[in-house]
Amino acid sequence: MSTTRDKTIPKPTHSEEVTAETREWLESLDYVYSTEGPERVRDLLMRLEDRAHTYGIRVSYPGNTPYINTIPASQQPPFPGDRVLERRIKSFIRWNAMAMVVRANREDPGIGGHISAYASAATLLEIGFNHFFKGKDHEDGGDLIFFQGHGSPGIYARAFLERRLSEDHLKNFRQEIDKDGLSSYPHPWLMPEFWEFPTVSMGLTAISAIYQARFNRYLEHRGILDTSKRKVWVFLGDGEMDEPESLGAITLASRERLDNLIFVVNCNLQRLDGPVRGNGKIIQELGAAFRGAGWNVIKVITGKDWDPLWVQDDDGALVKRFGEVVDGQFQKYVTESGAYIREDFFGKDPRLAKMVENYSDEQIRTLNRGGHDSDKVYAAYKSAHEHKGQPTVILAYTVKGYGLGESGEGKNITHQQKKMNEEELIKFRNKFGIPISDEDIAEAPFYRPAEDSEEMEYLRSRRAALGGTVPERRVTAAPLVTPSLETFKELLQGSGDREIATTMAFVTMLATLLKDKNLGRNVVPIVPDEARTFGMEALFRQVGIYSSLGQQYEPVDQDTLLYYKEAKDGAILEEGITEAGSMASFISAGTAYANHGINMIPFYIFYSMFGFQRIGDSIWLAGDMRTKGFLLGGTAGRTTLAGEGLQHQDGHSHLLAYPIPNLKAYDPTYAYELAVIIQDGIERMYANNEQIFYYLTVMNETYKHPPMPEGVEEGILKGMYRFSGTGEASDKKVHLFGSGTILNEVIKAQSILEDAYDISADVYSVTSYKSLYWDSMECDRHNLLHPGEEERVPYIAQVLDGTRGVYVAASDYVQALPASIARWVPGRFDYLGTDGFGRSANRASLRDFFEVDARYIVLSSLRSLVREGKMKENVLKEAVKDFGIDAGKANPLQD
Ligand SMILES: Cc1ncc(C[n+]2csc(CCOP(=O)(O)OP(=O)(O)O)c2C)c(N)n1
Ligand SMILES: [Mg+2]
Repeated sequence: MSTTRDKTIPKPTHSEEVTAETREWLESLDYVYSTEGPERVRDLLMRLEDRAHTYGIRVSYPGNTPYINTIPASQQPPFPGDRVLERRIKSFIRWNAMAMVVRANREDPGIGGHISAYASAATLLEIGFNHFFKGKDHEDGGDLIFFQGHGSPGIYARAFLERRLSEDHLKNFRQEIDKDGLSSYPHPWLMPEFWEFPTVSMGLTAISAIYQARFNRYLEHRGILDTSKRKVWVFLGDGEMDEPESLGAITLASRERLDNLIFVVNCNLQRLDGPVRGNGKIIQELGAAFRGAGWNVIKVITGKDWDPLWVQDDDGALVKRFGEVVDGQFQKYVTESGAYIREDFFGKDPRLAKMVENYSDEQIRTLNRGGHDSDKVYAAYKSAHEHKGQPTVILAYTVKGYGLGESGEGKNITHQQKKMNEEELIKFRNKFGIPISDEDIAEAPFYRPAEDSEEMEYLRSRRAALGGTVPERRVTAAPLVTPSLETFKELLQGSGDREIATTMAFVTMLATLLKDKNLGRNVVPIVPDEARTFGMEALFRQVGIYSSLGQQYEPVDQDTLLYYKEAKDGAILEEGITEAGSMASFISAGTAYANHGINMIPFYIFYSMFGFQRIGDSIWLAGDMRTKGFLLGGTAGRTTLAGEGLQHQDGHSHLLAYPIPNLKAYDPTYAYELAVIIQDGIERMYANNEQIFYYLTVMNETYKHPPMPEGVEEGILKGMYRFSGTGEASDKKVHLFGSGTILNEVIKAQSILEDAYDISADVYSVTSYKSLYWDSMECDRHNLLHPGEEERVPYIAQVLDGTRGVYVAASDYVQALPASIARWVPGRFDYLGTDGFGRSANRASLRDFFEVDARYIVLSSLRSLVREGKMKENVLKEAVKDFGIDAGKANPLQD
């Protein structure tokens, strides 16, 4: 049978021996392919597989494709750019990226920076910059591009060519304090007009980008914004793919058919210490995982130098050899001579040895990898760009430290290389043709072609055609018309005789906001499968659960009022059980004001225990990214959530909220406090564009909520106000601080002190230890630096001004919270908290166990008065007895 098989498509084989019968089958397949095309081949293979199944033969799912380019040379589109100019531009960028790291470290040894990651990714990025990445002024809207964090020198070096950054900026890479330097990695906090996405915490990039791409769809499906032509590009390292978050959300992307999403994994086979998979093949491993998850996988393995060899690979010997050599050995080839590769790679099979018999050793040594070949990379990007119905991952094979020659290319130390001596600089210059003289080279000067040079004209014209330079962070969102506090009067009036929980108050508020005519459409409720836990199911029906597919089934509860309604324009992001994914959605929504030019208001409610301690790094990232919105830790507190026990009872999320500078944290007790905080937060973030975000805890314990007392708004927002008591000063006075549900215990303690001991006590509601702490630090700092000027008085000192006596705090959180403000409390200060592991019990038992109920608050108050000499010591023993406190009880700090 004669065939006209495309010779550039290698033919895979599974064994060395090809029998006559096998050859006949294969030739038939060749014939079908050449006469009827790939679809027919696919169809036949599937039929054969089905038939084999009827004999009970299980054809193992290969899970992967061979270790060759997905796009054969014959299917490569013509390259539309000017290869020569693009190479020159890329070379200048390579040089400057290297020089900025080398120079920064000469000036300040140990300042760090990375050369080899960008060196391996330069072609992958430059093809994007010259042909794909859309800037903010493009008619389709800008692409959202996540750049590999430690490749930042290359991004700065390009911005230098583009005249967005000056020579001084480059000189001051990683020197941001005394000089106008550049941040080490992408940090919108530090460079708010440049960087959009913080990416250097490995693992967070992939998951963030997936949810970003999905959020683009959400905006489109809800009719809020047309995002249909904006791609999300994501540059990742192969080592980074080991982070669970990197692969943890990939099925969401395929399930949602996110063809607006393109991952480019730079497979240089190395991470920081050494090979990613010395004894395996990372590209194959990732290829199988993504393919199994339903992604379009494009492998870019070999460059054009290999094309003539593939044409000769009639019986698949080369495919086979590529498949069997492990990554550690491929890395070795980078550092070896052509003679070694000839023997070790080609020499294992006479057919391969023959293929390269006329090649010089140098030709063999420099056979290029796909990720360094513009044509191959362009082909992959174009195919990914046009692909419909699936997200795409491009697995690009590169060399780590490409171009660094013997000083670093492919070496295990290359990740941390920061120095280049004169000889190495000369080699680098020569390889890439940088016009710097021998005289100057030792200085590693930056090089920028003249404004009117061919290179610059080309570079500018490409960026102009693509809608401007990238990356760029641009805040254009119009402020929202925010509701007044009056809008929430239901919450301000108190609950009367009704006992309600703060979660219920929050849901009432959210429902009101969702109906608001000015900003209802901008509200994005996010839940990780906990809506019912927080009593939010009424919202399912009110605003719908977002699904790109609408609802293609009859929900089981269809005939009920609150049925599970999924809709294409649904507002709720019901993410399923993924706090990390939900947080990524929160960030996408909370940064829409910058990335989409529209203010969206995310409310992400989650079990407080699975917030900060589980996804704390994402919350940190949110802060860096200037995310706006509300995080709500539900059923919070270590004694408020009764039966759930140790793994659920959160007594420390507020402590974990402390370090994030632009996060406001509140632990309110009453509905009116919640209303005041949220209303003000909306105004600050969405009317005044303050780039802050909020953490509020809400609880499921029900109690009566009083109406809002006069004039407490400022105190609620600043962290404390006097809730009850006369405010009269006396030496025997007790000042009780309470937060969250424990405020109720404090109020009980106040009565006991008055009724049983005739001690007057004032009760303060402390809504935010963090706010008090932060404000006090600010004042102290100011006073330290401005001696002789009028001192700033911390808010807590203002509130407690003129008070005397003792001070006792109790909350459902660890003692470190009240301890944090102790410096500014004007007298003896004691605190009670819930340090220790939780356990299952009812609330009363838990509060006894953690020693935070009214009795302990009274006992602690009495002890303070005794210590201050205001009471006799025997009162304490009696109180312990009267209260029935067992001193031998379990110790929450130990047990
Ligand atoms: C969560 C996290 N852990 C560790 C690091 C430190 N780190 C920075 S780059 C790097 C190696 C990256 O290897 P790879 O992803 O393969 O990127 P390459 O430099 O090879 O392109 C490591 C361990 C980090 N930035 N984030
Ligand atoms: Mg790597």
